Amino acid sequence: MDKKIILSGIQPSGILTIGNYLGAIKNWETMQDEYDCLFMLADLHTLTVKQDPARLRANTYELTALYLACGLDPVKSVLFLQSHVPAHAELTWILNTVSYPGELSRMTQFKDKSLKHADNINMGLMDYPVLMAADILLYQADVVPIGADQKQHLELTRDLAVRFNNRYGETFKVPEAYIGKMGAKIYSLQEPGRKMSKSDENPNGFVSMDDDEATVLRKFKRAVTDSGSEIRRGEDKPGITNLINIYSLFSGKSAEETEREFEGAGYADFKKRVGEAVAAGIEPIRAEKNRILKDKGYIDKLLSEGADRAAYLANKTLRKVYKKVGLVPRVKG
Ligand code: ATP
Ligand code: LTN
Repeated sequence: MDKKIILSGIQPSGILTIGNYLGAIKNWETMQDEYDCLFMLADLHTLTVKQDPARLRANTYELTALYLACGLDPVKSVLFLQSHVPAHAELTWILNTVSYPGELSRMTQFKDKSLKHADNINMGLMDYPVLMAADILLYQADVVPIGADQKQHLELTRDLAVRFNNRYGETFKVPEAYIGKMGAKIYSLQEPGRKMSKSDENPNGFVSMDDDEATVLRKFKRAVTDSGSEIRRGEDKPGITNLINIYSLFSGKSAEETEREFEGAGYADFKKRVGEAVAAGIEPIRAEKNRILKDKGYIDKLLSEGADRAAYLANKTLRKVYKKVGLVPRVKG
């Protein structure tokens, strides 16, 4: 039997946090043997908020190198830039004709980002989930690993697939979301009620994959904890729960094992140990990423090969879509 198809992506909009790593890339790495995987850099999506062009270019190389350093294998999986495969923009146009402004303006991310970027509420920001639907549907993906924050976009993708299939006949596979349990939401170290986010104004709230050991240790030392002194998970202990999750994911232990390990320990000691585990976990990744980054030619070549493999698959679906809606295929000669 053929393997199931997985597609996921991250926007190259800045240096990733350990939240992005634990919530996304770390899970992807382990999926590569079991599934046929496509890992995309959603560079077109980044343009929905203002980007500095030189920065965007640099971030794109950074994120590609990070994908590789985290163990995404360009032979086993297809690694590519969204903008290198024109079918993404082309299918977005077709899907726009079955999307309603009402449903798009109701998306939580659109509302949040409209508040945050009130000076730049553009059509792309509203159309963001339609482009994401195109990313997924083009590859007939079975499973889409995402963080909890992207669940609504996946539901819209499913709605659009079903709507299109109903109107034009069976064309798209209707994908399932895969939301990892513990890594699904890593919270801010300063405000454990909010998700850890790379665009947080307070850099102490997040740990970036580029932070050195001293910075990581300092950030965990300052992490907000809860009242009481026990190291256990609980709704009354959002700060400690978050730290337990982070420690467990980096050390490969279960949350129960972590609680047992730190029974009787103080908060300060625990935070130090979490910091050490995180620093030790990200250090080799950062070193490998920086090594890969030195050879842009290698990255360019790899992305070009990835784009060829992705385009081959995407164009098969796009041709089918064009035919279903009644566009006349070009006859050469
Ligand atoms: P921004 O802060 O710029 O809005 P972000 O940090 O939320 O961005 P995205 O590029 O939107 O990151 O997301 C990339 C991937 O990382 C997605 O799969 C997303 O669900 C996941 N992710 C983001 N933040 C977290 C988090 N705090 N915990 C777990 N997963 C996360
Ligand atoms: N919106 C996603 C990034 C993204 C994506 C995708 C994820 C763009 N296209 C397709 C999965 C599948 C985010 O994580 N912010």
